[in-house]
Amino acid sequence: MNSIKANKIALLCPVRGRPDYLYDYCESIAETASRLDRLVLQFYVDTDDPLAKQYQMLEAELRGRYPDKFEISFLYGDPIGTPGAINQMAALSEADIFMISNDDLNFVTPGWDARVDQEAAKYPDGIYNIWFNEGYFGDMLSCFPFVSRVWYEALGYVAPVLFEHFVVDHWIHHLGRFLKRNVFVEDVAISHRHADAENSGLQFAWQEEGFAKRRMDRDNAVFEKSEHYLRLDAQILQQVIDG
Ligand SMILES: [Mn+2]
Repeated sequence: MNSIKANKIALLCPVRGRPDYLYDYCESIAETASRLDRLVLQFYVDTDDPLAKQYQMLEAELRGRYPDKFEISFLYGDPIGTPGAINQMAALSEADIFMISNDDLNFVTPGWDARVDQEAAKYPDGIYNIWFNEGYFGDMLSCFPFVSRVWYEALGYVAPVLFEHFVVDHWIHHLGRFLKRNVFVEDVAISHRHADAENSGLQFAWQEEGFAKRRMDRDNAVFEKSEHYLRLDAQILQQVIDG
């Protein structure tokens, strides 16, 4: 174990309209990660978010709360959609590994970050798609993927900008599947409020919301026409594997 590299890991988290979620999010990380000092918690706040000022205050508060633990980085910018926000955060990062994260996640299993190191070490070429067990999609979908800097630099993005919000996870899942580099870490649990609600039989409120539904339909329609690009990007990553 000691010879395994402790990667610098950036958790890329676009946020909007619910600053209070960040308390539980940050605390769950502080309580479960084995090496806090190599984590960077990055947030992208839309400048048109009515709660942007609250996020600014929260930034100072969280820094005060976790002074010598993980690094906290807030980026304020135009509302460019979650894929764009994820890529902007990645562009500012020096991390070895990026996770696409959500503010409604809670990290549950202790030492999850060491498990990422462990799995990543199995692929010295840096091409892998690692994800945890969020209790709903499980091995079916890499909802919150970890990909490497090598992957990011080969493709030029972490999140494909073809989409407004949805199916980014499907895209990465398919890339990993084509490459046979999907790594589902079943024994590491994270909880996701969306999935928890679904499991308890509650309807996702946002599914009934007109705009979100239309946006999902648009993303799905684009996805269906994009397999060509998906395969091209898989080829780029395959070239990295083939050296
Ligand atoms: Mn969510």
